[in-house]
Amino acid sequence: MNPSKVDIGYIYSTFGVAIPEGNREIFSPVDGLTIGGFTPASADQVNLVADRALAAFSHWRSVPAPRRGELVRRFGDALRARKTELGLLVTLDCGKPLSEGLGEVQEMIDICDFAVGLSRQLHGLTIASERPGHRMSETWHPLGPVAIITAFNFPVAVWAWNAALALVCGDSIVWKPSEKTPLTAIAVQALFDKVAGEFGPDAPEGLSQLVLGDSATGAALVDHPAMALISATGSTAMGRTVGQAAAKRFARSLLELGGNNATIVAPSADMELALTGCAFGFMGTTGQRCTSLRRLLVHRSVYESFVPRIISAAARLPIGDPRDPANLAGPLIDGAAYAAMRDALADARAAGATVHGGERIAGPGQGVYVRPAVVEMSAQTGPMLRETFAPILYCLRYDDLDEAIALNNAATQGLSSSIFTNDLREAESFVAAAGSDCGIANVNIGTSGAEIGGAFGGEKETGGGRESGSDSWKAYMRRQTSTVNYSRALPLAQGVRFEL
Ligand code: UN1
Repeated sequence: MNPSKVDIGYIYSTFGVAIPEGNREIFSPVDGLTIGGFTPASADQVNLVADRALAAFSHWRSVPAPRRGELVRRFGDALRARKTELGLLVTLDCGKPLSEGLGEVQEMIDICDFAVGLSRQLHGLTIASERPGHRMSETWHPLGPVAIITAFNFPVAVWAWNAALALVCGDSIVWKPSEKTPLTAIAVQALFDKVAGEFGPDAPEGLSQLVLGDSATGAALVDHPAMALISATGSTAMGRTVGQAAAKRFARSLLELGGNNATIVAPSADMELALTGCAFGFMGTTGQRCTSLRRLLVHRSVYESFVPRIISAAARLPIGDPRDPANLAGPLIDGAAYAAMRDALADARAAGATVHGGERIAGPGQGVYVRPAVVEMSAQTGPMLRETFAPILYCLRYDDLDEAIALNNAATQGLSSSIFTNDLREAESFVAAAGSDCGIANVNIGTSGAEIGGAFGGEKETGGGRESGSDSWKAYMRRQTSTVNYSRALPLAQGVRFEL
């Protein structure tokens, strides 16, 4: 048996679950070896799950919100207690370095804390009525069962953003993790079941369910009439299919799709900050975050001093087994990801670009380890306007800020962006209405690694959804406007007369 499977088997036993078996193999990207299997849920099984979710919702929606928050508080405590094991599972599941695996579990804990506070702040409004003796108000009510479809690169944190909010908002949840990374999801679901089981009758059976499957399973879930909201994270292609299917039956969708994120390095930038921010942005998580830095726009006056430093940082990056804390990057998720990387680099070369790095390097077993690639472009063409989920950084010179902002905004997606500058006018212009068109626009910070407190998501082909902090919770509730007449007359709005 391979060593990763032994580690997972041991951790699983502490969660009271067994490694699943089935006709679809699960591989650990760490060494490319099989660590289990699963059989995708059939349409009938999805129907059963959806019915259970609907029954759970009809109970949970009437449990007071602060009490719902109490369940999430206990779940957050359970995550705290099991952070080490879950962090290691994330690493074995998707190949990110252990510090990032632990960071992902921390992100789950943080959103639980946020949701607990929120459970006492699902505020509505009182609105001034134009009619005497009338009161108008707006109330937020639970929405219904929420389907949460997550991607391989954040196998548990993005679920937690959705789950913690949906639960305090009074919704039941059904989770379909990526077929590439179902392992941590199984442990997290077991942890949730334990906490919910100890919570008593307020937490109904089926409040949170896990469905393992492929795109057909996802499609059955998206099409099911019980699912009131489909929250999906993944590629733009996946989001286009899911968004259209949900729209067909007027279900809500919350889409968090790809990004082709850029950073601008201005002449006044603190170059040390810019170097670290850009290096983590494009090489961290092996370039497999939706917020990963993919395009670097450097002012002509500093290009020659800055870009060689990025090239050398990429050449020196310690890459290897993500369990070894000496390594700052682990493997790509699979061979298909490397094929996409090679294709993008071939297209770049064909477009006349100079490519530094990008080759496959040795790592444990059959894991797909690569040297990050820095690609010097002379124009924003070819693969530079395409999102490739791999550590590739396209570099381009610019002459003035307006040009750099236009280059930033030329991508079809609009997730994350950033500028390194010490010039106040440039910083403010970048985050102003005519500046970056992305959902996230940072100053003197890279594009990736957002905190949970802000609304997370982006515009254009990123899908427009907002998850996590701020008022993203409103997506998980329905808004009701109530006008109450406490007078003895029935005046009509807008002065309309109707006297019988
Ligand atoms: C994703 O890649 O889908 O801002 C989410 C970040 C993380 C979340 C990324 N907090 O990079």
